[in-house]
Parts: sequence; structure tokens; C-alpha cells
Amino acid sequence: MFKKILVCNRGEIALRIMRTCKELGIECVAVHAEADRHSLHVKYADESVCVGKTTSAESYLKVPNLIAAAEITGAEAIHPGYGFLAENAGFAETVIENGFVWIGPQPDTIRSLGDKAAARATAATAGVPIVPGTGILASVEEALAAADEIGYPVLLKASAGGGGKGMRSAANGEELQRAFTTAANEAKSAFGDGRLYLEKYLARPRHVEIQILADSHGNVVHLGERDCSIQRRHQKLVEEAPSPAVSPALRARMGADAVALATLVNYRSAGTVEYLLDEDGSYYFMEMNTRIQVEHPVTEWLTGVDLVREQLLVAAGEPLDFRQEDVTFTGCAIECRVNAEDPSRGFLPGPGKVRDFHAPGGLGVRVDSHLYTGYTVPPYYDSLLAKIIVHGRDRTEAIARMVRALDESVFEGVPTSIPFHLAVLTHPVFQEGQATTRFLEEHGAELLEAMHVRSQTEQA
Ligand code: MV4
Repeated sequence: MFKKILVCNRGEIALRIMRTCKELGIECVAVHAEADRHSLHVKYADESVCVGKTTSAESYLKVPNLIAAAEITGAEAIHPGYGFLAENAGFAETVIENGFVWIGPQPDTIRSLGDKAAARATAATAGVPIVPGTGILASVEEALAAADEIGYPVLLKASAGGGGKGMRSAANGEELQRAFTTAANEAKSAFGDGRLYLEKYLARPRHVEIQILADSHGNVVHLGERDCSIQRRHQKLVEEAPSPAVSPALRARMGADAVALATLVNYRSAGTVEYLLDEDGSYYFMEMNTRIQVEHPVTEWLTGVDLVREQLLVAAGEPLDFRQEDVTFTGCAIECRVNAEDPSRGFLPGPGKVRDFHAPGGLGVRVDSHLYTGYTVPPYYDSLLAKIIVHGRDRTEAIARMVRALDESVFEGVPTSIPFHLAVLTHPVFQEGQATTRFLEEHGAELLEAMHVRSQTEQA
């Protein structure tokens, strides 16, 4: 096992990685921007290196500075966390060329799955269902012909995109004609790659993703699904496991397909296969994420597997020490991402000083957060304040526990998304397990009203 690693990230995920390192006797080096000098991940680490000024571009994304930090501290391996350079194949390559171990999949794997049209073709080769659609479109005429074949509505997607960037739907040929140009231009300017493909547009899918783990000895297992249907502008807000829409038989099929895809691409490390789950129970490959994800704790709680520990072990060349039949799922877990945003003002970010912080606790509550009383949330990075994760014997207990945990949380001085979370958790559609990716569009007004009523009641 490694003696010392460099953690190329900040906030709660840097802490999360270092916690497992501490348990494994691995020393940790933190990197930080000048703006993060007083951050908890810097205090928690054994050593730290300042890698630049304030913005991400001049600090957490500065590859030469990160490599230099690993060199001067004698770190053997680099963990990228999520975001920043986590899915940057070029960075992974540079890490390896400089003699360090990359805690993640091989650069070629990251690159091939990063091309969404190629990933779709790979999924099909692995026997994973894909949405009816096309490969890269050479012209708008080709798009129109394909849409006539598939039937409207259709969705244009940027092959270099993912996570919803550069998507355009079209209900007819006229709309498709216009969408093709705007989507291509948007993709070209955002990713330097205007290539598009097209899919049948599913009306009300759920977002269900399968966690996988793979080692360098050909072992691949899945750890079940997470339902991440509650999103706003492609930012997940609530995640849960198991999905209310997934039966044991469906889980086994989705899991086996995720394993087949990971096996085909010779995957190593933790990864996530994202699916769209249609109302009729059909599921389709969407994309594969080659990083540890924000919502990984819900899977950890159901399975008892420390996903960061497994990432470290397989990166060090160890074989997985359990098999698919050893993986069991206990109870129900829910995560709420508490952001420094005001949901009653269109989720307007509100960085600033946290005058008082009190994390919820008690049975079945986990809080992953880098906050402390007196900490100032900088405006330069994402607005995640804390992940509150609860576990219950069943979904009803988990929901009640989350409401209780949110109610006892204190984040004085900054706005939070907690009123929104409470409105979601108490909404009948969510409680019945019926929420799809359209939940906010369909019920946003009711959620705003519920938030308003609750704030009035609290003031009275
Ligand atoms: C879709 C879709 C409907 N039909 N593809 C959004 C993120 C990107 N990974 C793909 N996305 C979608 N692809 C087809 N053929 C609907 C979405 C989508 C979505 C997916 C997951 C979670 C939230 C979403 C919100 C809007 C649209």
C-alpha cells in the first residue's frame, strides 16, 4: 500500500478521501488555493502545498503545480476526487508519465468513455440497451432522416458533452433544423468539438445509476443502484438507494449490464454506469462516469463497502477481496446536498461567513462536510456546504429521519437549500416514490408554496 498520497481536491471530498487514508495508515498531502488557506482539508492533512491564487483555473486545475506538489512531498499516488481534473485523461496521463500512480481508471478508458457517442457504441457492443438513435451526425439532412425513422420528439446531444451540456430537443423537423445549428455551435464553443448524435427523447425517465468496482485482475462487481431523479439544471439535489422503481430482478439485469460494459473496456477503479429508466421499466445506457461520485455514501451505507478504500487498494494492484454474491443491501439511504443557495430566489448562491454551524447527529445520520463555525464560504468554487446522509430500515423511516436531521441542522449566516429539501421530502409524489427527472418542472410551484408556508409557520 502507498505510504503517502496527494489529494488534488478541496472541500468535503478531500476530507472524505483523507479519512480513509488515515484508517489505512496512509499519509496525506493536501493542495489548496490561497483562498482555501483556512480550509478544513488543509488542517486535516499531514502536509499541505499552496498551488495557486484563488480561481480553480489558477489553482486546482494547474497541472504543473499539482505534479510539483507530489514531487516535493514524496507522494506516490494522486487521488483526484470529483470535479476539477477527475475525468481529464490528459492529467491522468501526466500523472503516470511523471512516475505517480493514478487513483482511477486508465487514461485511455477515461478518454473513450468521455466521448459519449463512442461510449454509446461500446455499450451496445457489450449488450447494454441504448436509446434508439444514431452515431455521429455528418449533416442536418442525416439528422432529419434519422428522426423520421425514429419518430419525434428527439434529443440532440454533444458527443463531447455529458451531464446535460449541449443538449437540444426537437418536436418536429423545423425545430430539429434550428436545434442542430445551435447545439453544434454551443458544443463547439464549450468543448471545442461540435460533433452531435441523436436519440429518441424519453418523456419522463428516472435517472438510475449503478456503482461498479473493478480491479486489475479482471474482477468486476456492482454495488446496486442510486436513484438521482431529483435534479435541477442537471445538478443532483437528492439521491437515494435502493430506487423505489427497481426490483431485485431489474437490479440484477442493470448490474450485470454495468459489469459487462466495465469488463469490455477493461475498467479499473470505482465507476458509475448511468441509465435512463423509462416508465415502462425499460432502461437505457446514458453515460459512464469514471470518478468517485458525490453521492457515493448512499451506496456505502447499504453495502458497508468503503468505496475510497477500494479505489486505493485496486490502484495499488490488490485484487477485490469480495465477490458479487458477497454484496448485500440493507435498508434505505437518502442523501441531501445542502448548498449555499437560496431556493426561494431561484437558488441564488450566497457565499459568506458561517456564523454558527451545527451538524445533525443521532442514529442513522452521516454528515460529510468541511464546514466549521467561523469558516467563510468562498465564491470561487461549487456551493456544496454539506452532504447529509441518513439510513433507515425502510424508506419511510429514512425520509422521517432526513426531515428530523434537516430540522436540527444549523447553518447560520448563509442561505441553504434545506427549505427546498424539506419541501421535496414531504411532497406526496416523492413520498410515493413516483418522482422522475421532470419532478421540478411538474411540481416546482407546489414546492415553492410549501417552502413559503413552512417559513411563515416558523416565524409565527
Ligand atoms: C435524455 C433524456 C431523455 N431522453 N436522453 C440529461 C443529462 C445527460 N446525461 C442526459 N440527460 C437526459 N438524456 C433521452 N434520450 C433526458 C435527460 C435529462 C435528465 C437525465 C437525468 C437526470 C436529469 C435529467 C433532466 C433533464 C433531462
